[in-house]
Amino acid sequence: MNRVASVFAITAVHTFECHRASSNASNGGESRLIRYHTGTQYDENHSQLALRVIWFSGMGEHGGAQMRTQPAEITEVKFSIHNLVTREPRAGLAEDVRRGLSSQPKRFLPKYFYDELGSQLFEAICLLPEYYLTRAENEILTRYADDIVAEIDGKITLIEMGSGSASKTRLIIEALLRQQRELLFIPVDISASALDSSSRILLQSYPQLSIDAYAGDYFAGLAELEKTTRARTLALFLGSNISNFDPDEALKFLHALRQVLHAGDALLLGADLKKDRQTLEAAYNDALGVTAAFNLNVLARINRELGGNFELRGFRHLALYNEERGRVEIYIESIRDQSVLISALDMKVDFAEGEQIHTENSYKYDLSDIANLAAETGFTRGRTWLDSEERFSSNLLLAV
Ligand code: AVI
Repeated sequence: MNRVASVFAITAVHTFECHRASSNASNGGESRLIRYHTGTQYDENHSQLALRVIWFSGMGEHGGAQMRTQPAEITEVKFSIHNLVTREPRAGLAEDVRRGLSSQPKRFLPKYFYDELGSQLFEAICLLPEYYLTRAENEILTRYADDIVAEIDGKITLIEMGSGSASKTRLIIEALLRQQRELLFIPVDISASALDSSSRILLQSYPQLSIDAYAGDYFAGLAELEKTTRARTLALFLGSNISNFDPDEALKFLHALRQVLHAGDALLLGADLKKDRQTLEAAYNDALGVTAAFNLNVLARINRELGGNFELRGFRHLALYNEERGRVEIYIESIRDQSVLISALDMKVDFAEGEQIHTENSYKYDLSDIANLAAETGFTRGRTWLDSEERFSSNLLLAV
């Protein structure tokens, strides 16, 4: 086993233990940092190496947690995760579900799609023939990553908002490592476990990489990043994740991101483009029913986590392009009159036949929308790259 592989074989065990511990413990730790160190004086003794895993505390994805292993010696830090998740995730779900099902029309927040099953379903969506977005962005980054990074001067630090599995990020990382000898990568993602596994895989692939990760929502991550200084920065916001923000949220998000950057830094923004209704509706209503499962999984999640009794076959998935508002609207529709009980909320919810729960919007852009968004948030739109079918755009927004 080579040195890096050995280090991460050990940290994988530790991470698992941390997560198991986190599901039973209560919150209260002051520190929220997981660090993995590689030792300069490395040997193959697992227990010695495990001592170099620093400490973990604060609120994990599954609830509170404290676990500390003090370092035997501090050497080169290759990987840190700052855990910014401060409240018990199930409490947030319960509050938001109560509010959403009490409002008129009923609605859910799209962030609740992404439990473990929902995240896997989203990965499957990205492989669907109808969901062209992922392939189109991959095509652009495969073809133009060198041109993109060449637009920015100096030694670059890479930030990524919502990095997930970081698969497209690899194309940018590789382009940067053709241009500079080492790279600091700062991913921000709500899922500590996704950050942990994707970071370990990246570190195994690229020995020139160091990772300083933030587990938390975008705004918590940006607030932390604002307190730190760094070299010339390229930020990534890929996958058209901007699509799931309403226009005022998109402005707020880009504005917060701009506060973290300095003039001369840049943001690479992936944005899906406006196009014909048929293509858009097919992308969100695939023949295999994966997007339907992704959408209905929110009801299954309420059954699992809040003791609901939604009968999934009593509801159907809908995806409609609202051309006037430039967005695909996703709904769950009740196919009959029915009532649902949610025991953790002590709540009974009535649905009329045809009544809808609005679960997501996916906004589509044209290049002038992107230029306007940039201008309103302290950027200018620099170069834009399109895929060969001109369905998707990668836009370099320059901080001014
Ligand atoms: C994550 N986001 C960019 C996806 C989109 O295309 O709006 C979420 C999605 N919802 C259904 N399919 C994909």
